[in-house]
Amino acid sequence: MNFETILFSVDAGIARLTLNRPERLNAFNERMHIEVAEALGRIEADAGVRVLVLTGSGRGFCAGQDLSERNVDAGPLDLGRATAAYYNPLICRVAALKCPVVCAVNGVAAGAGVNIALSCDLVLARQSAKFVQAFSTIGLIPDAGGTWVLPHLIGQARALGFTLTGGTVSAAQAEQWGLIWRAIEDEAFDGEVERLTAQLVNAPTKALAAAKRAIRGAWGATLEDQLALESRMQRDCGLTQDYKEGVNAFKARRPPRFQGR
Ligand code: T3D
Repeated sequence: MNFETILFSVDAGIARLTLNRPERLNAFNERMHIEVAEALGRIEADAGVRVLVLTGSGRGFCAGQDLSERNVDAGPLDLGRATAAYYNPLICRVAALKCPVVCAVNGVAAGAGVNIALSCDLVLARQSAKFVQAFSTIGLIPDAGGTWVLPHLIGQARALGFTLTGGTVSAAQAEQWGLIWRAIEDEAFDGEVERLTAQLVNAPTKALAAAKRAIRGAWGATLEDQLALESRMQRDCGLTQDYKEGVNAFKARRPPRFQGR
């Protein structure tokens, strides 16, 4: 498939997916959904991918659904079908990837663009970026997992305030609330994304994948369930080459050379 709406590459264990419709602040049209799904399929099928970096081109990260695709005067639209067909699988697939996913929020994120960012494991944002819960301003509810992730991350009061007012949150505020991992000075942003990516591509990928699965699953689990899950996962991690390497490197007082195996 020739990509028209995204840039996608895999090199030395690093997958890079850039939403690339800058003239529309990288809003999702149907073509972009199809291309992102294709890229995710390639990542899922490639055990050599050890980190995914998702970002946007131009001055925005993603403005959610491309509203120019929605001809609201032509008759009733079934948006439930659209979310079920595209946004829901996108969110589930990003969350389930067996490698860490870094979201580099390079500029404004709005509507589903916010919630796509929040489906990633580590969200870094430029200090000048902002997060806009645009749904209520056009008569919709947060989709793409927004009603689930927001109260979990920032609590009910902030989730409701952010959503019902269609509010805007700065990157600094988002970090302070725990909505994202870090807000970074604009000048340092690209370097910091690369530093984190380099760290993650050299990390023990299987342990990171297990950790993200355990932490993401914890919200619906009891302590007892979680302890049992940790035991099962730790047994698996203890059988990896990377665990052996980590312990040997510690004993030899040298940096570990993890292979993701
Ligand atoms: O339909 C379904 O499938 C249901 C699922 C819905 C999921 C959703 O995401 S619903 C929410 C959709 N998104 C929005 O409502 C956000 C709309 N955009 C904005 O509110 C603002 O553009 C921003 C706050 C994101 C940025 O504002 P600003 O002032 O920095 O930029 P701008 O001038 O508004 O936008 C720049 C251009 O991008 C502009 O085009 P132009 O005039 O230069 O030709 C604007 O029309 C275009 N653009 C921005 N967002 C969208 C968009 N075009 C289409 N769809 C957009 N969502």
